[in-house]
Amino acid sequence: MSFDTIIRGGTVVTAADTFACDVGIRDGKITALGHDLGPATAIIDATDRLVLPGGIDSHVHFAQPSGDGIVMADGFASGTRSAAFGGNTTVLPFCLQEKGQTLREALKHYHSLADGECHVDVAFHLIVTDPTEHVLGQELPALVEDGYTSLKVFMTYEGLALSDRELLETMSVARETGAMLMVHAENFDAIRFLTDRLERAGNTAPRFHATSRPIPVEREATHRAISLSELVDVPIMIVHVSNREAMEEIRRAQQRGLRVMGETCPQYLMLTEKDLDQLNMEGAKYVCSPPPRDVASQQACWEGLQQKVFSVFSSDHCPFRYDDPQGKLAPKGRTSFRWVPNGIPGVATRLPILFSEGVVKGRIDLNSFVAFSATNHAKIYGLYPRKGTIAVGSDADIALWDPKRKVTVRHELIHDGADYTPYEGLEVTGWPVLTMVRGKVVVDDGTLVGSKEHGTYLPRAKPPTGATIP
Ligand code: DUC
Ligand code: ZN
Ligand code: ZN
Repeated sequence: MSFDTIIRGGTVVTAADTFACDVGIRDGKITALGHDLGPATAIIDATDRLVLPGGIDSHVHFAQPSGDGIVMADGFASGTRSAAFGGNTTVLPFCLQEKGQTLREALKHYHSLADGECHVDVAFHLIVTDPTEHVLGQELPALVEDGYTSLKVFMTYEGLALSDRELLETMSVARETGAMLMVHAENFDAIRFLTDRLERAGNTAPRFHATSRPIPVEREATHRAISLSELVDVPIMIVHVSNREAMEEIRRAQQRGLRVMGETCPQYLMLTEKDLDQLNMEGAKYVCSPPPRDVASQQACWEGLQQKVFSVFSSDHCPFRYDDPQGKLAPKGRTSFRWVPNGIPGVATRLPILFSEGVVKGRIDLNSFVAFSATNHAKIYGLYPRKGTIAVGSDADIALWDPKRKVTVRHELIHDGADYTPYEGLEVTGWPVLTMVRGKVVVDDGTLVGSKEHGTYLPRAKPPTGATIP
């Protein structure tokens, strides 16, 4: 057998195994694992490198309508480019239904933004904001069959939040259709109450964003989301968990046998609310929701990973430019933290941060790193085994990793549409040196070599029902 490419001399790592092995690739697929594989058109030398499944980031936001004159810093071209620089080969952004819009209309527009603009492969989650009878009874079931097999619901934000009744109705459809339901768990009324009170007292600086959404706001909503899902008997994923109390709500649910999964993100391991407390408006760079907490919360999120309460580690890349009236420095006259768009960039730094802070510092092992950064995303969101592993028959989606390379994070390494990284100056050990998507090299040692026509849209299977949650 001959190959298009052989990756030779590296150490292959999957969620289950670590072994020295060459990887033979033909027509975009892995077709052989072994030694002395024979001739190939191209040989990639992987000596002293780890050969990892390309990262799958199941929580990113590109080109999402943000209202109030705010524009997201990344569309598909720059967002997927940044993803590729960070060792990712598949990303899952959200197609947001605006109020009054059908899901099909939202999807038609979102596909038009993605077509021909993707450096890596993409699949879409839906965000349901208007769960009408038509949406729940007709559209959603048909769309799940068409491969849009996951949706996100919000418990907060004007125009996005669903009532408990609407959450239950939407959860019922997720149960009937087998779709995976992701929940943003924060208590809307509590945030509105605290925000109004802070503003009345003149407390409007970015740091008060964190004060307006303290841990009980997230803990209560997490508990409520779990309780509602229990009533309906549907699996859920609590996304962007930031602290111990929310993590322990999830753990308790899992111990009771409920199919509740959790996700945490780099900002909850690396940032604290002190980052929001900076001169002038600089703290706005770190405004995201839920907000970063404190060192004890960071430790709790590590525990959540170590004890597998969390199944996935995602970036929640939600980029806004800082020095821009369409970004963090919100339009003139809007001086309160209330107007600062919620979200920070991170699709390119997710894997280096988890590797350096997790694997190199001995908090998690290499196989768990692969599970949290790729395999579990593929399993939970219906892409496995085509994506998320290194096996014969899987797509040749690979991140070649230099485990010893020391890098100081700088925004110029990120290649996104934002104008800053929250991790500027962070020293990491371990860096992706080559990213390959379906057999084609996309980024080679810090240089973009792929085109934005290469990435493809992926319809997905339903997540396996009743299966053990990874
Ligand atoms: N939720 C997200 O998932 N991302 C950014 C902002 C938010 O509230
Ligand atoms: Zn959210
Ligand atoms: Zn998000």
